[in-house]
Amino acid sequence: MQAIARPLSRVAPRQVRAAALSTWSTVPAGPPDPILGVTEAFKADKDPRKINLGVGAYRDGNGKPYVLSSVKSAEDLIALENPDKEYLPISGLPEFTKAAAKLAYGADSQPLKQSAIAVVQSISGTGALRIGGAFLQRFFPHAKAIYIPTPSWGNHTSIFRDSGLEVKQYRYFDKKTVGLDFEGMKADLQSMPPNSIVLLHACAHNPTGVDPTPEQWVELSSLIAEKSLFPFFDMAYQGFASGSTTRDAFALRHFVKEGHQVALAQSFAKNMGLYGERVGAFSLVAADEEEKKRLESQLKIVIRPMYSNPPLHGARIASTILTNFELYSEWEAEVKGMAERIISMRARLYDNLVSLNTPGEWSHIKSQIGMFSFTGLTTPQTQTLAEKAHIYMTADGRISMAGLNAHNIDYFSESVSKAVKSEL
Ligand code: KET
Repeated sequence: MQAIARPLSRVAPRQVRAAALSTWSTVPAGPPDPILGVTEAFKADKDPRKINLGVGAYRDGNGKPYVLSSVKSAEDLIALENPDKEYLPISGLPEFTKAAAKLAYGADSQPLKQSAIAVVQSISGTGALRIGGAFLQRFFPHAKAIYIPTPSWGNHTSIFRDSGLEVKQYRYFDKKTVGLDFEGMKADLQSMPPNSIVLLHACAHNPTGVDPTPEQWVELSSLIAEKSLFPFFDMAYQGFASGSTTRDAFALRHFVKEGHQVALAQSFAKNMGLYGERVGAFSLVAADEEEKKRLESQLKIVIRPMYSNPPLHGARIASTILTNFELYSEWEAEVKGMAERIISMRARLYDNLVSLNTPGEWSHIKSQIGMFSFTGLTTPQTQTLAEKAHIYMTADGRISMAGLNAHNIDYFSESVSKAVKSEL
């Protein structure tokens, strides 16, 4: 009581001043990340039925994170060698970057054979895009505008904007057909100023799951050449689209064969399940070996002040798998297995929704490619599903198919069906 009765003048000034003068008092709270924020909400939910279909991270048939057996074997092999923990070079583990480029471009790629691919290790796919953004901002000799598809992975805009590029959009997804707006996309490419940068999802487009066909890629390659546009491929899902790393590299390899000097961001998060190890690569097709060396020297100058040099362990795992014949075959089979489990979940979800007489057309669930399905659920429906059924997905109605399994798919289908019928 006595403390409260104390005259304000004796205690207050110090406290008031401290509160008012905090250096950070004007920093507003930011919104949660549209994708990773979903995981936070999921973790806070205590209901045993809860399902997280937010982030694109593979789960096994029991809903558990999946460590590939090829990865475990690679780690065993690495442990046997008892390697040191020294710094990597700025551009990363040489065996890894070499093997990563071979996986993406193909062993018989001309620029690869001519030592004309500049490649550096990156902090997974995000880091590769960020290095690419920073490099283009510094050295792309034209207006620094990058066009991304509508819609695209949410982080693309932030990555390229923070790299100092101007971010614009091109038409990609047709809500009416729930497919590719190929005519709209071509018209937008036609009207871009020459020497604009075009971001292309190499396969398994995120979030729509809609990819151009090989024939459409061929047409896009010609159009992009004709209009002197610069293609920047984001390949975060090689192997996840079709189950074959070769088939999923079709677009990239075709563009390179046609003479495009592409930029490429690669991630091993999904196809090797190395999410938290942060393994990726950024590469540029150069005219020849001398140019490649110049590009690599500048990429190192971009990287050194950002994070000095990349992490070691994941790159060792990936390079061990990519350069060991047996592990490579085992890994290829595992990638195929992951893709097939996702495809089987698509079929089951479609059948369930149809047999529950869910209003609407659901065939896109089966035709979409890769890790995600762009369900068409509205933002209010996604909110209802989170609040009433403990099912979490991004607000645009994207679901990570890998979060579904034999144990939760019926509950999920029933909940979606009810949400669409406004019965939840
Ligand atoms: N590109 C695309 C298209 C992409 O979907 C992701 C990740 C990345 C790059 C980068 O992944 P990294 O882990 O940095 O190699 N997408 C999933 C995870 C995330 O948002 O961070 C997702 O969309 O859920």
